[in-house]
Order: sequence, then structure tokens, then C-alpha cells
Amino acid sequence: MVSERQGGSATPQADGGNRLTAELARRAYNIRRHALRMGEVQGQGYVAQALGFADVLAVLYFQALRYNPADPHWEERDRCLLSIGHYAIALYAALIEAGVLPETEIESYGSDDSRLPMSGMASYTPGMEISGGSLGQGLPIAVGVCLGLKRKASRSFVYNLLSDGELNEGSTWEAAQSASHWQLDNLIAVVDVNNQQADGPSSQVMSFEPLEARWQSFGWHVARVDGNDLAALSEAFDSARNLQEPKPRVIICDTRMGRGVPFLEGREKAHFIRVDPDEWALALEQLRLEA
Ligand SMILES: Cc1ncc(C[n+]2csc(CCOP(=O)(O)OP(=O)(O)O)c2C)c(N)n1
Ligand SMILES: [Mg+2]
Repeated sequence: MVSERQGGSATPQADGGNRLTAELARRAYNIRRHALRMGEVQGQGYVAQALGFADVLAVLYFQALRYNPADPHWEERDRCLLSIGHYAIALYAALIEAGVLPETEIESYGSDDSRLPMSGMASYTPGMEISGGSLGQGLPIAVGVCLGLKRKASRSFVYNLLSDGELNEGSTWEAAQSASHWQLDNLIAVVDVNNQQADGPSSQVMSFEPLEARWQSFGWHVARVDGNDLAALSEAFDSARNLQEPKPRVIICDTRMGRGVPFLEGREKAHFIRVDPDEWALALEQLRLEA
């Protein structure tokens, strides 16, 4: 029987931090590996985001979240709401690493009868809480889930994973405003800021800085970290959970697309990438175990 994972439990020993970071680095490496293997199945996809976001997902699934891999509907779980449906490949990779999905399903990625469609569908995939895709829906849903959990006196947290492109949506800010009005201290938003989106660099499509000040002005507790620095992420997730203030929390994560694979890092127009068939093997070979 698989035991439940308890979230928010960084190891207290003197060298515990180093051991925790080494374990998280191994998990992030495996998440990148799973994502690359799914990319290889289709020959294309939203792979660069998955590589950039893998460190955040490692901390989320192997430090912060409370869940039961054998029972994705366990009532006391923390909820992880992916509103960025095109990041599904990244979430599948994390769910595979977490033991919620079997690794053998990688081969079915994106095919018609697969539980792993290219854009996330909650009814298809164990561990996927909402169907994303139409950007700007995740935070409003998260606010509703938080209110519902509070009514049930639940101690579960709700994490909403957003992107910088999703900050262009007015509904995101409407939800941000209502979250502080309702004092949703069970809500943790995680924003992947890779400064890219479908139409080019996010800062050129619609400037979004100063990001910390914007969220603060909406009444949120804000942390901003290097989203490819596991130690910094680990601390930020612990602080967000342990904060004793009646406020929603946001962790802004600055990440680098393609992280871990040198020839994909810094690739231009990386929103949706096609990689030559022989280059997937090269990508897997080049993948580095580091954060
Ligand atoms: C409401 C809505 N508008 C437009 C789109 C089309 N769309 C899909 S992904 C995307 C870019 C979103 O930005 P981001 O997630 O930051 O892109 P990435 O970092 O993955 O390149 C857009 C505009 C959508 N899915 N939903
Ligand atoms: Mg982006």
C-alpha cells in the first residue's frame, strides 16, 4: 500500500537541507526525462516549458503537496489546479514521477485513446483536478474551491499553477481581488514567469512588471524566487504554507525555458517546439542532473 505524502515538511537536521535538495534535484531530473520522452512520442510539443518548470514541480510534489498516489480523490489532499492546459505534459511528468500515473503510459502520450492528451482534461487523467486550456479560468476556480474547503473546515491547501501569459487575462485579477477579500489563506498561486508566450516575449506582448508590487496591491503575500533554484523554491513553499496571516499567497517563479538541455535552453520561439527525430536522443543524453 502506498502511504500518503505529507506536505510542508522540510527536514530539520543540520545537513537536511542539502539532502532534501539532492533528492529534489533527482526528482526534477526524472520529471524532465519523462517530459522529453513524451515529446519524443509526438515529435513536438510544449516541452520547453516542462523543462523550465520541472524544479517547481519537484518541490511541489516532493515537498509541499499532501496527496495519496493510490487515491487521487483522497478528501484530505491538497488540490493542485493547473490552469495552463498546455503545460499538461509537465504535470503528467510530475504525476508519473509521483507514482500517480504509470511510466508505461508515456508511450500513449497524445494518441486518441490516451489518458494523457496534449491539453489537460480532468476527466481523462488521475491527479488532474481541472481542465485547463482556456487561460484565466484557474484562479477563479481555485477561489471557489478554497471557499468550499473552508466551509468544510478542511485544512487542505489549494495550489493554482499559472503562467506569465495568463496574467494578461482580466479574470485572473478579478479572482486575485476576491481571494484577498475572502482572506483565503488556504490559497497558494504559483506563477511561472519564463517571459515567453505564444506571440513572443510576454513583456513585449503586454508588460507585467512590477509583478511583486501588483500582487501586493491586491492584498497578497508575495515571494519571488529563481524558479530553477531548488533551495530557494523549497524555502518559498515552506514559508507560503507556514505564514500566519489571513492572506492568499503567491510564489512568482522566474524560470528558463528548456532548462537542463543545453541546445534547447535559450532557443527562440520556444512556446511550441519541434525537434528533429534524432535530436530527442541527444536531448536525453545532454540532460543534466542539476538545479
Ligand atoms: C483565453 C485564451 N486565450 C488565448 C489562448 C491561446 N493560448 C494558448 S497558450 C498561450 C500563451 C500563454 O502564455 P504562456 O502560458 O506564458 O506561454 P508559454 O510560457 O507556455 O510560452 C495562448 C495565448 C488560450 N488558450 N486561452
Ligand atoms: Mg510564459
